[in-house]
Amino acid sequence: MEPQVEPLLAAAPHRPPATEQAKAARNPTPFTRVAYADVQRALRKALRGERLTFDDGVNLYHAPDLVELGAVADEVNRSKNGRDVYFNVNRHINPTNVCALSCKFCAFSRKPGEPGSYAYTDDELATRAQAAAASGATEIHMVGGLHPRWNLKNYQNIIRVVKENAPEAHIKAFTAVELDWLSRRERKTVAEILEALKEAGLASLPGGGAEIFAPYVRDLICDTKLSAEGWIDIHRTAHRLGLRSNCTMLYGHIEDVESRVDHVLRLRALQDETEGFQVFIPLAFQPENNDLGITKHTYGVDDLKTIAVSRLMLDNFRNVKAYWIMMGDRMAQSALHFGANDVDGTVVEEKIANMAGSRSGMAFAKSRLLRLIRSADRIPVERSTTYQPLRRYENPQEDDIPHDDGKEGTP
Ligand code: V47
Ligand code: SF4
Repeated sequence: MEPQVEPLLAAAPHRPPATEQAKAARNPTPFTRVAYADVQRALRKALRGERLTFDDGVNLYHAPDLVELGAVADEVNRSKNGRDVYFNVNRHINPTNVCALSCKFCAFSRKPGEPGSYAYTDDELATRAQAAAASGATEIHMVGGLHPRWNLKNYQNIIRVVKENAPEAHIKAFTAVELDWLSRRERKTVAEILEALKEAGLASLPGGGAEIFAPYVRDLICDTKLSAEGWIDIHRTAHRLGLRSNCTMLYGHIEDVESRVDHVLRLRALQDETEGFQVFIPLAFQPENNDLGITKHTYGVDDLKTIAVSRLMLDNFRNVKAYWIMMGDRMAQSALHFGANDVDGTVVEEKIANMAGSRSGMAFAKSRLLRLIRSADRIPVERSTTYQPLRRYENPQEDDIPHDDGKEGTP
């Protein structure tokens, strides 16, 4: 396809030279100045479908023209996905917030017996699974803390109870961090653990626990957590066993641009090897109740740059998700013009971001997701967890779902 933004890029060198003041305004600290020619070179490579390097990624994060960066990321996304934007009808269940680790960014976890700690009983799991089934959820997303007393049988039981009460739903559950914990507790390989969970009904893995891979950041934010290599290896094992998985990057805390680029390059390398990742999801840091001293939410420009640069670096990924819970619905919608093609789902009961000060609420009615996508001039497509299109909502007149009242609601 002839890239639509070529004239825009071609015109760029002929701009009137910026005054010193205007240059500074385009490149506020902490962003470093980079040669605009290098940014342009990276953008042109992306439009030609050439693979971008680490330096290209860093330069793109410093691109002085956000709109131009977004236009190229949008072009690349549209060459893969057209105007279709995915959403799904899902429900999150966090079986426990009791956790043996103390990651410094985490507002969700509690120590055993600490006020606010919980571990769902079978009945509590069943009620949530039944509600998910009744709402037409096609996916149940489950992640939780590393409960010091839970073993493989507990995890199998969680899946069994949920499956019994929501037999049609796809179970996407347990991060690489939980799987590593379980394999060490049980003295079994991760492959053995995954086989056992698969037999119980596990169908794919969520992308959590990746955080930032670069050791100089990881050691500061979650030093006792599974290493980058360990995380990658567990996803490699899952892919080998036929399980698809997602991947994430936690940004907007103490990491730098270099560590973000390093992170996506490690994911790109595994994707080259296995093609097992379904989607990349940047997670904007929610800043309440952490031990990092971070108190500020990310700004919109950074959110959009992160989506756009990720889309351009991850040339072997079809899907990039603008997760509305972390980005907020307005930024998630804007991200659909910066390279994202998915907004996640109805969610219903989200604890991880909400305990950390997320301003997005916990649930979105399906009608609201349709409105969000349509008013970005894109076509909503309901998908399964594995990105099979279930229904394309091309014509608003044909919608047969109840309209919400604009507030948070059940799907
Ligand atoms: O690994 C923890 C992140 C992740 C905070 O696979 C935080 O489809 C922001 O991975 N601010 C778990 N993020 C959630 C996750 C996820 C979510 C939605 C969809 C999928 C998917 C995966 O949440 C953790 C960590 O990176 N997290 N604390 C926080 N304060
Ligand atoms: Fe535990 Fe996960 Fe929170 Fe770390 S991020 S403390 S592993 S729940």
